[in-house]
Amino acid sequence: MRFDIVTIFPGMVEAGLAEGVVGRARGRGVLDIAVHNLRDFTTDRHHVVDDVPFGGGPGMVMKPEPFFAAMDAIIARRGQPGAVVLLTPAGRRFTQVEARRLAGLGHVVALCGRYEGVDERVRERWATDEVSIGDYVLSGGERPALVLVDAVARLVPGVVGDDQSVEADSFGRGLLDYPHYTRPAVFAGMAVPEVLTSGHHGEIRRWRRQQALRRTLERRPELLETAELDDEERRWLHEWAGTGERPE
Ligand code: 9WO
Repeated sequence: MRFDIVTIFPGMVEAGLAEGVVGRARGRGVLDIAVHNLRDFTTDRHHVVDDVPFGGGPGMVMKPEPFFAAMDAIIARRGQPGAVVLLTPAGRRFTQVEARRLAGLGHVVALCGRYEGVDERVRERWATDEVSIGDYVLSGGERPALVLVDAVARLVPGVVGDDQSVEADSFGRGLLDYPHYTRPAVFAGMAVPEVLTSGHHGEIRRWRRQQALRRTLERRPELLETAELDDEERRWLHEWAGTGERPE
């Protein structure tokens, strides 16, 4: 999987890619991620990337020319990308479904804005997708781009060591995760649920599926509308609704 990230803060982005699952996959060559300094695509002595807004108003706007030059260079050196994503609060919300779609494209370019915004012609010419990671305003698109790369990269075969853990992930089937425990079996007066230490693997699987389902029902009931449930799970939901039992 190939990513290109265009930013005026390449150090911030490189730092966010250096460690963990993504950093290791990059080291092994499973991920080919290039971080491009937007200032390298300026032609003036001072490497200026911003200018005053037409029409007036506060702050500065990112000039179009460096983004256009960066895109031309990326396409020349690394080929036509499957998507060019602009990270903006005005975009469509980024979800696991969107992550899967982008992972299937093989090559994604992320454009990171700063200041008050990016000249609209960058969006018009280059953006195939505008993506928001949530309803808040940040100082730039770099952190959202790192979020996108992390979520997409995890879906690429070989990035996460154990693909069973990708399968089992929260959102693998559109449900929240079950609770996790490790040793010691009693800590701070709190015991690990007995079923987990029982050695009954069938019961453990069943308990975890129930817990995932209960948590989803309690915390994010809207996810149940699109979750992939089997017949037994649908039956549990009906039972819990019928008895008025509250998931804890
Ligand atoms: C900011 C903005 C606010 C309201 C409606 C549309 C908007 N677009 C932008 C924008 O492109 N901002 C640039 C990147 C420049 C200013 C800082 N930027 C930014 C991106 N702040 N917050 C984000 C962001 C991106 C993705 N998901 C959440 C927030």
